[in-house]
Amino acid sequence: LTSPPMQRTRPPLQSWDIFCRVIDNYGDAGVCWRLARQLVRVHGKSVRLWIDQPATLRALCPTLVTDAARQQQEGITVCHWPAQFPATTAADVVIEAFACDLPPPYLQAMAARSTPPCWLNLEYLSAEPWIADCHGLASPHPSLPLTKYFFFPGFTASSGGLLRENTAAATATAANSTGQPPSLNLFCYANAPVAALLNALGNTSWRINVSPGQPRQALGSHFGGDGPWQHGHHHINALPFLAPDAYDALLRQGTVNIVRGEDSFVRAQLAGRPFLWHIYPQADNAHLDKLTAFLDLYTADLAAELAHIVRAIFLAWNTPVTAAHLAACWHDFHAALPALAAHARCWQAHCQQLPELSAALVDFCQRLPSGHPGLTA
Ligand code: TRH
Repeated sequence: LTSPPMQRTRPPLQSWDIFCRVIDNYGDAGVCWRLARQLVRVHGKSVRLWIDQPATLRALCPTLVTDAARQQQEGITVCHWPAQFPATTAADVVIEAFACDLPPPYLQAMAARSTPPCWLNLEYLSAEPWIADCHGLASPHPSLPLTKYFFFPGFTASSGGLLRENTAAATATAANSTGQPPSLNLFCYANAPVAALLNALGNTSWRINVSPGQPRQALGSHFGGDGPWQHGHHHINALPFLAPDAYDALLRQGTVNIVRGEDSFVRAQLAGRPFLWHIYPQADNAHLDKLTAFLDLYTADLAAELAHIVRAIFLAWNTPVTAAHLAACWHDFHAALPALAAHARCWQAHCQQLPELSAALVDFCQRLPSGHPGLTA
């Protein structure tokens, strides 16, 4: 792996192909869909989004037809990525999302171009320090005249930054909810200690909004039925799956947002509200290193006592602990909410200063030399 020589040599790279393989849930589709929208809306690019499971994307784009080979949605050409990949020409820029392995016929189409495409592997978001050394590195293909670059989203200026939509809605200040009960938006995996959290909420009346799928099932297995439920003072409402902009708006209104995975985790930070992250569990607890790396950054500017409170509740939410321990962590977190709401706004401002991922991708590609860098470097 090498760092590429960077120069501004290319004419604008207009056509983009994004490849998305749905591993599970919504994160893969969510990231690719938002990136595609941003490339079209903000950068005026011509984008094809190749996705192997259009049904998953339909949750994010309700007008999508799931059995169409190709269709237009919000200015994006959404293409089904079938097992037998069709003959096509390769785009100027190829985004391989999360190392999803491009189809061999498409690799051949890339190699057949007179100028090889900019080929980027869009990596998973991580706050771990090592990504700074790997962001932008080149990896020549073993047999074809193609070079792939690794592109890491992240929380520092030396990373690829975060996907930030700059629409009026995304930057609007949330309406004042004074007089309303505090709201808790719940989007988590099935193994979250939901029952323990509900019992920890105490005497404050919370309005709890539960997303469908695993969060709703966690509630259903506790209370039975599909909701709504009443638990002590708390009203628990079962939400439908919201379109992305509506979900972002919900997060901006939340007193506390519980989010998961990768993309809702980013949306919660951009919403500028206190949040808890249910991280995607990995083998050998590798996710706990990612969680700790994020907490190191997120709490760096907090007073020691507040930093301790945040670490304690994030860890309690993500590791097997007793209900009593979770309740104690929640109690401290709840008491610190005014200070943590101010911190969430500071962190939101930090996120707004980071590179915007789609702009960083466009810039990176434009600055690559136009030949095959493995040969010209
Ligand atoms: O759904 P997730 O768990 O997705 C992913 C995948 O599991 C992936 O394989 C894994 O690698 C990754 O997590 C870490 O969580 P995530 O990333 O938060 O994606 C959810 C998407 O769905 C996000 O774009 C927000 C969106 N969303 C809505 O648009 N409306 C909704 O109502 C909800 C609840 C979510």
